[in-house]
Amino acid sequence: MDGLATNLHFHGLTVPPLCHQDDVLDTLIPPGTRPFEYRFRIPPDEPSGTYWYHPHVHGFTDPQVEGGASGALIVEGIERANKTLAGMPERVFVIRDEPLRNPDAPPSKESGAQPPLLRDPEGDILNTGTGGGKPARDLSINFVPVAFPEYTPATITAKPAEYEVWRVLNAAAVTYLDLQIAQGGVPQAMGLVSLDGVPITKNGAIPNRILWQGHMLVPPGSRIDFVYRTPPEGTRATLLTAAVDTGPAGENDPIRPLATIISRADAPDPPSKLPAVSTPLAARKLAWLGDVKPVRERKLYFSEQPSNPKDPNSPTLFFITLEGQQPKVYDPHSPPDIVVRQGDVEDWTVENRSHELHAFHIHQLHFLLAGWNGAPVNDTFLRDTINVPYWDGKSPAYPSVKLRMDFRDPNSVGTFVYHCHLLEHEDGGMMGAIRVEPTAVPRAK
Ligand SMILES: [Cu+2]
Repeated sequence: MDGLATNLHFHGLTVPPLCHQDDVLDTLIPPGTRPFEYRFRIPPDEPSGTYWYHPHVHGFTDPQVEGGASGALIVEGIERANKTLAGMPERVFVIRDEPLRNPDAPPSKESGAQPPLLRDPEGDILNTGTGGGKPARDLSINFVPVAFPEYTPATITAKPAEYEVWRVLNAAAVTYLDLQIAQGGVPQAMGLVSLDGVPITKNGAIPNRILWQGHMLVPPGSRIDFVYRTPPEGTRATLLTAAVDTGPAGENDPIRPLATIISRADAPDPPSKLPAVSTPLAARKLAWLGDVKPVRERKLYFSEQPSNPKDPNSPTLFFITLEGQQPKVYDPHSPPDIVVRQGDVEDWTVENRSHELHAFHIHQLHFLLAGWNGAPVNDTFLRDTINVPYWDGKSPAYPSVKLRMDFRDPNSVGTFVYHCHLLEHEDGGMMGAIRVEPTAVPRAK
């Protein structure tokens, strides 16, 4: 592996894990070589929403993505899943993180007393637990930096009191977002219509559904498409991220603004508008994932360990382990950790045995949250990335999510990866490989 070589992963798309399509295991494009062509078909039934692409070279994903190598990919048709959106203007926001531009700057005067600044073995600023303090990374929104310590926000000008569809991608390498739009200190309603690229309509069974929220946690890698009504004429609002408690070993993600929303009657129209006519989508052929009985259960867990057991400050080893196997950092030369069969649905419980948040992501497919800390959940939407809460070091049970994993789509046949989407953790070994066997191959005993 070489930090100058690169490749692309198309996050969320149900595209085969094959070279020139969505393969990150064998595809490596060295610098100075001829252009490499990706050519694949977006499946006709790919749900409409926000997807994205970014490099995925093991060991170098974090620096490449923090360097800005990411982009949003919109699968059109959200107004067909929700007819109330027809004709609305739409905006796309890509939020990235990067090393601090002013790492030695003192905090701004308004921010008050500062908590002590501690660092983890990787040199990142640790969660202060106060919601304030110096962030571990700066953020940018559509490449406009909103840098510590002044956090000068970007500007969005909008026509007053208009419903718009906002699509936000958290392309940050390690930074969690808890997005909120505040006006005069009051959180404004954000109407979720699509999560991780999939409309929240339960395959069309609950059409035109909008889930109104006051804020939304968006882990690294995740996307939200939501309806928002712009402020009345002459007023303004702030798109911000609230602080996220990433755990005692997590990075510091303090509260900070991202953009000021200014309402003006003469504001230019956003460059894109959803079609004014909505023709309803055909229902998907596959049964709703929540109604399918899983054929197998597995347990996986996130854990961490100092590379030198005698030195807690030595670099951290990051693991995601199938219970029963030995924790190890990801090795591209090892056989797949998990083998499943196309057509199957499995339930995976993913535990967090570490003292910081992790975001579970798997390529090629979406899953359903079926349980949270042991309690059943009846979610009506799918995801491809999910936050797993940190362990406090005391509770008898580790925090966990139970995920219904969908291997029914023939496009998922092949070998691909699952990992933590905090890219520093992924590069540090928190990744495993899975092979989906074609249905023709007899089921493993
Ligand atoms: Cu992680």
